[in-house]
This record gives sequence, C-alpha cells and structure tokens, in this order.
Amino acid sequence: MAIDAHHFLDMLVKAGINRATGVPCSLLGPLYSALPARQDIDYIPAHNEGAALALASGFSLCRRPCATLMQDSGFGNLINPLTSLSLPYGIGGVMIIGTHNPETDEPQHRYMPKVVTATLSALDIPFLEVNDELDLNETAERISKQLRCDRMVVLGIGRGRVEHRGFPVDCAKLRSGFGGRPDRASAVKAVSEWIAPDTAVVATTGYISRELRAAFDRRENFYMLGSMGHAPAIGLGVALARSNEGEVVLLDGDGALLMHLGVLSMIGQQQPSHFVHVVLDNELYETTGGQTSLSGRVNLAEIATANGYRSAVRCDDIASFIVALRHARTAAGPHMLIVKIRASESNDLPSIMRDKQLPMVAAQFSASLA
Ligand SMILES: Cc1ncc(C[n+]2csc(CCOP(=O)(O)OP(=O)(O)O)c2C)c(N)n1
Repeated sequence: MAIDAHHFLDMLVKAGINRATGVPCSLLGPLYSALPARQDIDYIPAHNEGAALALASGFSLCRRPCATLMQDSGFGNLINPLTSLSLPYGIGGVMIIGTHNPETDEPQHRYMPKVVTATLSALDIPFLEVNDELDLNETAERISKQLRCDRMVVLGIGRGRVEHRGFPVDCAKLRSGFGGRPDRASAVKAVSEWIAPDTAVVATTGYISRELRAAFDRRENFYMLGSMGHAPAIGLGVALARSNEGEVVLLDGDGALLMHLGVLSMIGQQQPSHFVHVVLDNELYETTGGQTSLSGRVNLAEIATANGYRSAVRCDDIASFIVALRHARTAAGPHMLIVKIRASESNDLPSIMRDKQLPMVAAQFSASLA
C-alpha cells in the first residue's frame, strides 16, 4: 500500500523540518503535488541538486533544517557538495531520493540506484526505504536525532510508494494560464520541417526527445535520455568535431538549460558558427509532472548574448519561430531561439527505449556524421 503524501510530509514536520528544496522527479510527483497546499512546509525550487543541497546546508547552519528532494540521477549532481561540504563540515540534513528500478525503468536509470546505495554505505549515511514496514513516527524520531547530531539521513522512495489525489496532474489544468502560446508538438514540427538532410540534432531528456522521435525519427538525431542539462555540451562537441562544417541543432528545455547554464560560456567562447540552440520554454518541468521551473523570470536571450551568442530571440508564436529558424541558417551563429510554449494537451508519447536501443541511437548518429 502506498503512503499518503500528506502523511509523509506530516512526518517531516514532526521531525522539525519546515522547508524543502530540490529538483522534481516523477517518482516524487505525489509529494510535489501535495506541497503547494502545505502552510507548514516552504518549498524553494533549485536549478540542480548540488545547489539544492548547498541551499539546505545554509539553512542547517542557521539551525533551520531543510529537506533536499531529488531523483537518483540527481544524486550525481550532489556528490561533490555531499562529500566536500556536508560530511567534512558536519552539516546534517535529510535527502529524499526517488529511486528507480534498474530492471523495469528506462536504461538510463540502470546504474544510479546501485551507485546511490553503494555510495551512501561507503559514506556511512543511513538509507531508509519508504515502504509498508516503515513506521512514520519512528522515522520522524530517527530523523530528528540525526539532525541533532549534525548527521545526514536519506529516505528512498520507489515508484508508487507515495500517493496523492492531485497526481498525476490533469493536463487541462496545467494548460490554463499560457495564453495563446504554441505547444511542444507544433514547435518540434516546425523544426522538423526546417531541418536539412545533414543537420545533426541533439535533443534533451524527457518529453522533448520523445516528441522529436515520434514526429521525425532519423539517424541524425541523438536522443539524450538522462544527463539532464548536458545536451548543449554534446552539441558543442559535435559542432567542433565537424570543424563547424555541419549544422548542429539543439532541442533543449528551460529546466535542463538552467540546470547547467554555465555551458553557455563554453559555447560563447568557441563560437560554433552553425549552431542553433532551440529552447522550448514552458516554464515547467513538464516531464516530471508539470512542476513550475525557474525560467519564468529569467531572460534567457540576454543571458545567451551576454555569453557570446551571435543572436538570441524569443518567439511567442510559430510564425516568428519559423522566421528565426530561417535567419539562423543564413547568418553565422551560435544562435539561440527561445520558443515560449504551453503545456501539452496530452503527453501520451512512447517512452521506453529498451537497453539495446541506446547504443544503437549512438551508433547510427555516429555513422550518419561520418
Ligand atoms: C539530474 C536530473 N535531475 C532530475 C531529473 C528528472 N527530470 C527528467 S526530465 C525533467 C524535466 C525537464 O524539464 P525541462 O527541461 O524544462 O523540459 P520539459 O520536461 O518541461 O519538456 C526532470 C526534472 C533528471 N532526469 N536528471
């Protein structure tokens, strides 16, 4: 039986925790959909999990515990602050980790569950699995004891272990408030119609890769599942390896771009001339359930040009996006095209790529560029 998300959050409050931060994960979706209604827990979104742990450490230093929420892939982003900040400085905290099943989840999740448990065991950090046997009162006691001793504790939540009536989020509800913005499918269609036969496309993790694969599957597309935020660096590597001769298009998300925004400085420094960075900006982490991302107040176009992009434009409709795509082909880049999109009517996109397909995606992509 699943634990009600509010009972789980009550347990955190009982342990003395009134703040949380992190990056969303669909496995923690029920907690995320319960959080906005809580007056007793303040949630501060973070752009990546390492920053989330550092933020929680700032709170801990002021004796205000703050839980850090993430999925197991995000654990990779916080090993540095965990091992060079939390542990050596003796700063305690609670990490809540959505844990995948290496057997049944997508192949990009095969390794991290093992890495999380092995790393925590090597670091002597207790890992409590949230399941039917977990007593929430005892857990609250245990957490508050760990915090009093300035120690870390981790709670692992597998698929379906917590539930909330508001999750999965109703797509129609998500869509309200976006005005007349285009959706992801029409933006991807515009890109697909504009792509030249030898254009290499690198698509970011989540629905954006799935949408491209459903609309226009081809050998020259690299679908990056996992490695959130690293698609622009892959694209830069491809552009430089091809000596700037072939066109490289990136299909990025706002959440993914903000996760490792520093990559823009590398692109600006290297000046790949045939580099078109398309950001499908819905101001959401739509793939993990439509949680609000951090791009709403961020002027990505100004940031791109400040980092050395030759042009950066914001497009609020498909007509202006098509004009911007055409311009990007005629002028030297790097270019950034930010398309403001709305949440989709439905996200019923084929998701699972089985294990053998990922090496094939890489091999076909390589062969197509050779
Ligand atoms: C390091 C890491 N943290 C969290 C996730 C979970 N995750 C997968 S897709 C996604 C949302 C991506 O948001 P965005 O780039 O804005 O694209 P959208 O889903 O809105 O299309 C998240 C948080 C992940 N895959 N990797």
